Amino acid sequence: MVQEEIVRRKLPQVLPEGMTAQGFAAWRRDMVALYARECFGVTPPAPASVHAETMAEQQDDWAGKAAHREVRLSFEMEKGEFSFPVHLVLPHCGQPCPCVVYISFTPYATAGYQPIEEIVDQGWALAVFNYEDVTADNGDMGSGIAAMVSRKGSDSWGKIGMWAYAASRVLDYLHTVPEVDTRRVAVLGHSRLGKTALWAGAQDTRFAGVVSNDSGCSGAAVSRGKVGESVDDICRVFPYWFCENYQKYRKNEAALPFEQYHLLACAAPRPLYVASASQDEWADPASEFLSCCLLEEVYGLFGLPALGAPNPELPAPGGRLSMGQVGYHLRPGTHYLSRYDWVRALQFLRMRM
Ligand code: GTR
Repeated sequence: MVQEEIVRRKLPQVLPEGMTAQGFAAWRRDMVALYARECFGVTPPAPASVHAETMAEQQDDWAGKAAHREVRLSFEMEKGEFSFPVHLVLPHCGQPCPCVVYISFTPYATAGYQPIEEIVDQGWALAVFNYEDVTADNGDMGSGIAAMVSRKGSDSWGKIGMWAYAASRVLDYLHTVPEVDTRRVAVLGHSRLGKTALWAGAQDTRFAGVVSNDSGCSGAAVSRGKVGESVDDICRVFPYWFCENYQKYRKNEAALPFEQYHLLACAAPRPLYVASASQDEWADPASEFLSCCLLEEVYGLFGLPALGAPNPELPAPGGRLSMGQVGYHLRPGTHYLSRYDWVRALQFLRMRM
């Protein structure tokens, strides 16, 4: 199935000939620079420091299983100081815990997409921020963090880049939290924020694991030959998620200087989990899965299996591939970040991080 798809969709090579594990870090940096220039826009430098002010703290939340701390992070940017709130859930597990940075659609209080008890019960800490506290999900480049950096040209960052930048600032802060095992912090997002999680994980190798849920077009799904949403659709409806250069590829996927498995490859050799939903035709599960299938040679550089299946086929709804360093599942149902997705993704990462 994979070989046929490579031919049918005219897919570019995954890695250049002769790539080695030693050469991979430089390749990854070049790929990140290419994605910055042609897709997400250029990310400003990290601030020298991030200041955290605790706004509220509750020692025994969630049936007494975890502490809940609300902090406000602030840091200097080109045009002044920027700050946003983050909620931390810290299980009482007597030792530093692995943690997931969750880029959320909602403030902490509306917990629809975040089954906190299940997460805590698996021994994970959680750091949540609401993406619109960073910048509004619209074309207003004067909103939030967007106003803190001058826009210089066709590679000026889009909103996905801004949300990803905020995820890295949360990670800066977590490096000062003794309850968190900073070698084991993953980043997770759903849909547009799944694309964001992939971009955050590609740029910031301090993230020890990456989870993309239903990220679809310009996320995990191969663009060439994709069904459902296309580069043209996404650039028409959400041009501000990307830099201006990405518009060049509308109805012109063949000209893209990368494919989405290159974005996923930037996570290697770290564990990567890609989740799809069977009725999420707009995201196109088969194209999300195909990206995962093409990572074998990338993880192979490090002696690791990616999916690790000899002739991978898209699993039936409810099915999962989780033998290697890349995990994939097809949840029955529609576009959503469900408990099913969280529990499986975190189980997968827990054994590898
Ligand atoms: C859709 C968009 C998708 C996906 C989704 C979401 O409207 O076309 O790319 O990101 O939004 O974020 O919920």
